[in-house]
Amino acid sequence: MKIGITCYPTYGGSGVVATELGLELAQRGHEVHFISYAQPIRLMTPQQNIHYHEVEVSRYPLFEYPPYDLALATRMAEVAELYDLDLLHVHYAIPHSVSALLARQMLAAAPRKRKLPFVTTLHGTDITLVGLDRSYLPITRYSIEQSDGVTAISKYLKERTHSVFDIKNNIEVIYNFVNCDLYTPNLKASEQRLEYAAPHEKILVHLSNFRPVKRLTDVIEIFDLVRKEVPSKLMLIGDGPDRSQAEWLAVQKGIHDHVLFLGKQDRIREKLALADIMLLPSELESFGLAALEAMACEVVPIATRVGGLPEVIDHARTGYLAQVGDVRAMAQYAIDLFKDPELLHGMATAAREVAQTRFCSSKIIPQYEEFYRRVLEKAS
Ligand code: GMT
Repeated sequence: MKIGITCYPTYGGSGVVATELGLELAQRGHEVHFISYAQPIRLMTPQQNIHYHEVEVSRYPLFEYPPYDLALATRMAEVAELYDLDLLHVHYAIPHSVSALLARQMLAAAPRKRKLPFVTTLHGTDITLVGLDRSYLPITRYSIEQSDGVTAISKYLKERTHSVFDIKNNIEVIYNFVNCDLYTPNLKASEQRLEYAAPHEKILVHLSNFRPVKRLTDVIEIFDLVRKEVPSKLMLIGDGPDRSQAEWLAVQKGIHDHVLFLGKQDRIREKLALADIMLLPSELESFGLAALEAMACEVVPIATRVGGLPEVIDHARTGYLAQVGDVRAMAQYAIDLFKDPELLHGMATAAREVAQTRFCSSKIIPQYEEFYRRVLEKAS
């Protein structure tokens, strides 16, 4: 198939999922065309079957708000025409599905009357936050309803979309995935670990875009309680608006030297695999891709019982779930694991097994391919 993919290229889990999906599809012989305003971060090296088309947005003094969604729609239609795309797959409804809808209409009205069906994948804040804003809600609902196929990354998000938007479409749940051949526990005992922690120290990790929904200061609070009992280091991967608040809290608590701010990283798997436990105390998480990537590396997730996380983490078997804000409970789970190496090892192994059997890319990518086939059949 020839597939156009649009996503937010530089920020957030939806862009990561879209890019990894494109890479996996390309490896399976499909021709993939990324259409966005910047090259997706995980797409830096040239790959066979992958093409990238930048969307140029003209600046003009009259445009206080340059119309990216229109420029995107135009580029989608152009690329579809030039490269004979079979379908578009947009990640994150706003504004991508509106642009795809326009592109579909433009091509249908053109002399060649070309069909260009599009699939919208809902990721989370496009529904839970942004889509609820009155200024976006009606158009988000409309573009979801007009999509030729809609997928959501968890059952939770599917139900939430139905209840909030009251839409009639069938929404297919296709979970986030991880490539278990790339995300492995192989680096656990490596020399590289010594760059971050002494041999007797444990490593906790947090990975996110440091937005308020991730509750980064809870991560610091939890680590502070853990460190009082167990010699350890905290690796923070990512960057974002809450970073300085977290830095100050670490300074106030006297643990700043033990909190390692690594910034945004390209090869996340190499850092993740060095850790023992991942902390994900989010306010809301429609799936929690970071937890899944950790599990594949045999890193035990301690997270909150919100959104789609209970679909990923089986409490007390492949990780732990606690109430939002309950930093004491989350710290205690980490301490218990560190004080019982057998428990930690057993849970880490079970976590990887679940990542492999339920969420491995080899299981999930065929679900997307099958979904595309159904959409194309319906549209023909
Ligand atoms: O909200 C974010 O953190 C970014 C957002 C996105 O769409 O880029 O992430 C969402 O999508 C990820 C990939 O599908 C999910 O794993 C995250 O759980 C989800 N984030 C939230 O729901 C907060």
